[in-house]
Amino acid sequence: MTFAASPSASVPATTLSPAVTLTIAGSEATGGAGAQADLKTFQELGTYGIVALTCIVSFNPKDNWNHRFVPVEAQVIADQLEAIQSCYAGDLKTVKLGMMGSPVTIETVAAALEAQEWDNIVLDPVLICKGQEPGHALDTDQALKTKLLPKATFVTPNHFEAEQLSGITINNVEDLKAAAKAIHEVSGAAVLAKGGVRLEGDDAVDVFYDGETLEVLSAPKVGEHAVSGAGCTLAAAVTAELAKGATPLEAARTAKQMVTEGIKNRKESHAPFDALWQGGARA
Ligand code: PXL
Repeated sequence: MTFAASPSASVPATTLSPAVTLTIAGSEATGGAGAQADLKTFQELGTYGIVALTCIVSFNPKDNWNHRFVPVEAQVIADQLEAIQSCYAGDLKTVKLGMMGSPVTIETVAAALEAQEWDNIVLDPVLICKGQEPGHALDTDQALKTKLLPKATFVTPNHFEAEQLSGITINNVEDLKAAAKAIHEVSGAAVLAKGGVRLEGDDAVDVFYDGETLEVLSAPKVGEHAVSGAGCTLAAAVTAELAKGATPLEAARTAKQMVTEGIKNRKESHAPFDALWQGGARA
């Protein structure tokens, strides 16, 4: 079957045309994290969500819920990106980078990024995922630092990733500020470094820094345990807000609010961790 050319002339003038947001990310089968979290976040914030899949992660309930990790073949990643970039050429200006999982995936993604201009490249620097081949992890981290970090316009490291990317041990908010500044220096990107539940105190504290403005974003902690999907949702919400025209600081504030509401209205399951629900603010 063939499709007729797009009948754009007949589309009513009132039709909403949402901003396009692409996530290049892994599937996390239970739906809490990864591409599933990203797409739900995009939908919730009113952007047109697209995904190019890099890998498939399935937790193993028979092995303490450890990650099973299967990469998507590099050519298949390149094919997805070719389809997406051809389909939305001119409209696709904002991308989120989630879990890559291997150096070859990073190279494939970097090549696709170089094929066009971008307004916003949001990097969630997912480093080591349990279940990956240990030998690969160091190479993957190195490739992420050299090939993707310099392209990013916005980076969202968690506590561990901020330590790895900055070389600073983070025990308190002052350390987190120093790490955010150091990561900005090496990347040139706006940075939202997440303390989350890892720092002591009653509040979940994150630090925004873009070279000019340093802002501590703070919200009362909801429990003491990390919730699945918080990092993915935060970065995806930043992505959606940037695509809609928000400034990086506005995007960070909205994203933090969405994550806080999503954690308050979390989804319980038979896994040992709850998952954030992107519709939390509706509850
Ligand atoms: O939260 C990090 C993350 C990102 N992407 C995928 C994941 C996870 C964690 O489980 O599985 C696909």
